[in-house]
Amino acid sequence: MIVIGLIASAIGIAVALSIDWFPIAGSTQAKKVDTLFDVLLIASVPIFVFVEVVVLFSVWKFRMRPGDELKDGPPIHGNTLLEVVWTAIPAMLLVGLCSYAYVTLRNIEHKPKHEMVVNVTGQQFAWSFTYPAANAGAKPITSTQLYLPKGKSVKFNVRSKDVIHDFWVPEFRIKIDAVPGITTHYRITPSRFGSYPVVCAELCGLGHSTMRQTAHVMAPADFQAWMQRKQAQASKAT
Ligand SMILES: [Cu+2]
Repeated sequence: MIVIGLIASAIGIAVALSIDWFPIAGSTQAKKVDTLFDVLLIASVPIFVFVEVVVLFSVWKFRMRPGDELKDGPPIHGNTLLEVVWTAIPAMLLVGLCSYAYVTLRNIEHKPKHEMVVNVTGQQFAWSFTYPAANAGAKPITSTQLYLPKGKSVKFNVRSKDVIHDFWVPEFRIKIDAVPGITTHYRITPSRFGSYPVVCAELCGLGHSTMRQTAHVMAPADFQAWMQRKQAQASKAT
């Protein structure tokens, strides 16, 4: 049974790790989240497989046979050693995994020395992105699409004008609710050029599914050029 359990566990891990669970990793945080997920798979799949193998084996081996209907099983009393073992091993596993998850969380929430800020506002049924003025004379820039420079840490301040939304770019992995009346936030560092969907991950009304925009991760120089272009447009408008 142990041999079958070990073989089934190895197959289970191989299958679990071969599945593409997430979209492309588009931020430095995404890589850490994906590694955490892989470790959780490696820790939990063998236990699931082992328990299922023992259950199926027992159902087959100790099934009731004709003539057994009125028989009772053997009288079994507690087994202290067994109970200590099956309490201690899961406890150690859980403490270990929780510690690792906590360290990962601290890591991805770490406030860097330099970061840019983007204010994200959700409303039925669109996001808008405001970049605070870089210097005293400049005006804040507002955009319907999200533009970000690659390799620069960005802090999103997330707000809502009406109901609860949830700001999510799956490629960045992290998401957070936009709650009326409060400001929530998270940080990511884009690590890959490309255009990724910005979606709302909280059912917010009839148009919820259309609440999709795009995040563009570009070279820092291109981002600066875009900012200057928007700045020029904003000052022309006034
Ligand atoms: Cu929404």
